[in-house]
Amino acid sequence: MLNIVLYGPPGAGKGTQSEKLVKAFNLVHLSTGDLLRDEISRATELGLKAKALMDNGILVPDEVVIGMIDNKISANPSAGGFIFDGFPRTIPQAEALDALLASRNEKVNGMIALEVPEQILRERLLSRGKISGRPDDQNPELIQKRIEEYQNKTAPVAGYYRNQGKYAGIDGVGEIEEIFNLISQEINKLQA
Ligand code: B4P
Repeated sequence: MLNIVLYGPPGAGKGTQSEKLVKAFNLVHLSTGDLLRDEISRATELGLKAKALMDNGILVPDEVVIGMIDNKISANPSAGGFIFDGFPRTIPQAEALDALLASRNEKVNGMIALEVPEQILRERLLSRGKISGRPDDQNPELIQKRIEEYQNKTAPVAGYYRNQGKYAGIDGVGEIEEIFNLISQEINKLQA
């Protein structure tokens, strides 16, 4: 089994690259952002609570996203592996993912981090907001809040995997195809 954490700040290209990677490597895509937006669109109790936080650029509580990931891993018993997109976003989430995989005799093989300067993140998110209608992509102050949440709570997750020798940084600025090729090379190394 091949388990990859695709990591980066909001707008780094995680969702964009995940779509291509799942096809190329036959992996199951688990995006906590997509799972939360699905709950919101179905107006579930969880979705209503998550919406209030996401619309303010704040991370959803760890236990909520950990429970969602646990359910999705269990729902895919024959998966050849997973791409975790936007998860883990905090150290407790990273520890919980290790425990969830260990209980199935599996592990995270590697973290691939998309490195993108803040100004480019802001431009990408605002331009997606014009097309997607996502409320969290339309307001510069909200985008700034998401970047701050990333710096305060998510940036330490890189150190967690670096300490385990599992971190690979990729330049996330450039053509989508070029970046895909760089990520694919890293995944091929993990499979070798
Ligand atoms: P996510 O859905 O994970 O959203 P994201 O970080 O904004 O997007 P992503 O990084 O996938 O977007 P992409 O770059 O592909 O999270 C949304 C919210 O959900 C969070 O703020 C939080 O509240 C909550 N949440 C999610 N997971 C959570 C967790 N684990 N714990 C707690 N809360 C959680 O795309 C961005 C744009 O850039 C697109 O328009 C794309 O076309 C463009 N783009 C991508 N690559 C490009 C390139 N190379 N060149 C030019 N443009 C590019």
